[in-house]
Amino acid sequence: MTLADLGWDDYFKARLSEFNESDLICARVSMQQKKQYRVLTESGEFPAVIAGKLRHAAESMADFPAVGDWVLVNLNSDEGKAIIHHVLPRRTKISRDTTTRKGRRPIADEQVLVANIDTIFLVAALNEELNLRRIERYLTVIWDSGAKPVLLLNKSDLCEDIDDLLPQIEEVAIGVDVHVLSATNNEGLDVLRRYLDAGTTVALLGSSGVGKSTIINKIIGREKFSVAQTGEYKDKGRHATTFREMVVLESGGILIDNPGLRSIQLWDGEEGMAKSFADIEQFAIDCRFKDCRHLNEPGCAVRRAVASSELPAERYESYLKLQKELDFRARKENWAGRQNTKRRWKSIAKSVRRMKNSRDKFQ
Ligand SMILES: Nc1nc2c(ncn2[C@@H]2O[C@H](COP(=O)(O)OP(=O)(O)O)[C@@H](O)[C@H]2O)c(=O)[nH]1
Ligand SMILES: [Mg+2]
Ligand SMILES: [Zn+2]
Repeated sequence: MTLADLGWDDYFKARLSEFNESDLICARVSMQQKKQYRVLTESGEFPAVIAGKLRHAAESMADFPAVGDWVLVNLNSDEGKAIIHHVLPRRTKISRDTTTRKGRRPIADEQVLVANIDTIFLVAALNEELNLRRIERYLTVIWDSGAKPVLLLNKSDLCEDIDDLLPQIEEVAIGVDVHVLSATNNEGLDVLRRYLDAGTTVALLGSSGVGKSTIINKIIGREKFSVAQTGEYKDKGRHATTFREMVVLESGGILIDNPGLRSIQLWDGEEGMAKSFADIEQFAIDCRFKDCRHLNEPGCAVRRAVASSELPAERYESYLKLQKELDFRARKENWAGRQNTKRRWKSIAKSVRRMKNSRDKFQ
């Protein structure tokens, strides 16, 4: 297998010059489960761990390698083990906000789920769990990642009113290719190959139980990934897929399976919002104020469009909700940033005091 088969190209080659590490080799992270990784190299796949230095230098979860990342590793072929020393800058990434609270203090942090993805198959099931608002949220995250979203509507065998549903779904998926399929019945899978050219990376995203692993198994023609038994995936505590993993197709494309995400909080999203709500942006051109937030400003063309039913009210509400989430995140980040700066200064002041004390002692 060549690096090009794994997705390597001039973009990453150019990034390589930032590192002066001639004894390390390029590898791509193919699996991650807690602290255990696997990497693909030109000489095969190896288990990998993170170098202590990389671990200590990490300031955020986002500094750790994610599946899809290009990394520089030290490969011990005798032992069949790799040590990851550096993560190359990412071309695209799917991130989520994992802000935690320690007491009252929010600690903003970003977790990268997958990196360097060209296309994302967002999978939804055509059953009673179909949720347009969730699709909007996912599409916003995907547009923001830099990858191209493709919407796969699976389990068409369970749906009797596709013709009624499809226009509603297409309304929230502006500029997105939409394909209807039934993975278990082998229907509609062939068109997916057009997204899987050699060296192209496709990740599957979507709630648990929609059929992501089944779709991958059908494409590769074997039961590589475990699939939930019928009904099992409805039991919220159980996921058939528990970690991210990459598979390189014989025909050249690269697929990444993901566990289902119960929710995905936006980490960033201004650009993603602009793309996934392109219809609202279009109405907004006619708002009286350039910085109109479409809440209660006079002369708001977006609210006018809602009033005249040109824009569905649910979509407008969904837009406001995601916008509010982004504003809240920005505020939280400012706050956490300020606290971090405060803490840093406190600790600097402390060490200066300590230095002074010890100097006084020695004089
Ligand atoms: N009826 C129907 N069931 C499907 C289809 N695709 C997958 N399933 C079933 O849905 C369940 C969850 O599939 P799985 O691939 O584990 O979903 P994942 O959690 O998204 O990876 C399994 O029982 C599959 O057999 C489909 O096209 N039609
Ligand atoms: Mg799965
Ligand atoms: Zn407005």
